[in-house]
Amino acid sequence: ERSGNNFNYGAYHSLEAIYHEMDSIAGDFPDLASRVKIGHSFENRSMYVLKFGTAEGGRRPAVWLNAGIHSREWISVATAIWTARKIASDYGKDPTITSILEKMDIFLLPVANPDGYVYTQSQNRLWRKTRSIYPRSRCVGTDPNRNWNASFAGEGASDNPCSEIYHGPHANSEVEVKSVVDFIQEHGNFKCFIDLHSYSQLLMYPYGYTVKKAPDADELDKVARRAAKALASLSGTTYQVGPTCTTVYPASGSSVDWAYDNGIKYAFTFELRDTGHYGFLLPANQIIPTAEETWLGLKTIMEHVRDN
Ligand code: ING
Ligand code: ZN
Repeated sequence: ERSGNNFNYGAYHSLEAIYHEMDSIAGDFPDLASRVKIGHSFENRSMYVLKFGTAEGGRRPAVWLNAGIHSREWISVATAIWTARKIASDYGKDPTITSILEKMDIFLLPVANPDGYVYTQSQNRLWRKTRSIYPRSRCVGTDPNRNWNASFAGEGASDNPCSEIYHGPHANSEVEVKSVVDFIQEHGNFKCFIDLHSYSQLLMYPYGYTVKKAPDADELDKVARRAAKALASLSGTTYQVGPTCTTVYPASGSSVDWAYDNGIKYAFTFELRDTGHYGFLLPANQIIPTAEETWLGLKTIMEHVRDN
């Protein structure tokens, strides 16, 4: 049942190629996977998620896997599309992912910021933000990880439209963010939200907007430590674990803080490889090693969600 196409998982790809591969995965595993359009970007590109599920109908508890919210973080996109193929091909073979999918659905959004992604491939490799334009602003783009309705415009976000961490004119101003928020709220049964970024090798949980301890911090810390240990077991890659605010820096309006404050307890951010040698420009020969080790961490988290 392996696909007849030859998408190279060890290379970075155009948006079009990624969207085509999502379609191929759904086509290869029609009983398990489907490609769903959840909205569009500022420049009117489609936003697609892959839904993995084994139930006929109803709203099973669900996991949201998010990637590519910052366009220059290509390894997150490459890891996400590898993960999609892995979920589909291991279902029915690997007892862990099989049992996860007997209880939960997984929604995977590989490119949360499609306009930015295209821009990094054609104009500016290090572009981070969306590509939205507002009438009274001389700069382009909003940081889509400062635009969520969680202590919006608080500490660690900028009101300067030219800043890399500009929070936007109002919460959910970015149609890419709003599309995800609407989908998750409409669905109503998400238990887990994982956002993949790069780089620094960190595994973090809320909060980013305050140094105050999240009510579930002890549990989230334990799960994250187990996940980091599983990740490291493959080839020794070490991750630091902790709450966002004190592990990296204060940041308000993030996806995971929004998820957590909206009842999605298992909210985590991965900062993937490396620790700064290549940084955002991680060579393609590290895609598969990164994706394989990350998968062990993701499975550890999803097993905990399954059992709780
Ligand atoms: N880092 C994240 C950022 O948006 C982060 C760190 C994670 C902030 C979770 C808030 C919540 O700045 C990168 N590399 O983008
Ligand atoms: Zn990022």
